Amino acid sequence: MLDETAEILCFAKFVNPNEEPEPQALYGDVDLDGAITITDATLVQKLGLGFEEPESELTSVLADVNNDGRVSILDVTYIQKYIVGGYSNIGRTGTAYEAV
Ligand SMILES: [Ca+2]
Ligand SMILES: [Ca+2]
Repeated sequence: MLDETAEILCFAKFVNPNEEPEPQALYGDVDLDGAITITDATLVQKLGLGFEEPESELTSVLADVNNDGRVSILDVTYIQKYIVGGYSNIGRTGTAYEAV
């Protein structure tokens, strides 16, 4: 009887049509490849210096890892330190879809 209930609950979880797919955007992952790498640091640097325009509002949000409202060299530093392991997190963590 207990096993039967568990099976039904499990099944209900998998067929729930209202469940949204998990958002994949990470702060610092401005090229949206799912990982925070030197490519992201370089892109944030270009954005901060105005050499490149953000692809979307999401790009700007993801690039502002220290959450000060602008994309600058500070964000690049956060990303670089994250990559080399000097920081335990990227500044802001988690997904950014709620913010845009
Ligand atoms: Ca990336
Ligand atoms: Ca910033």
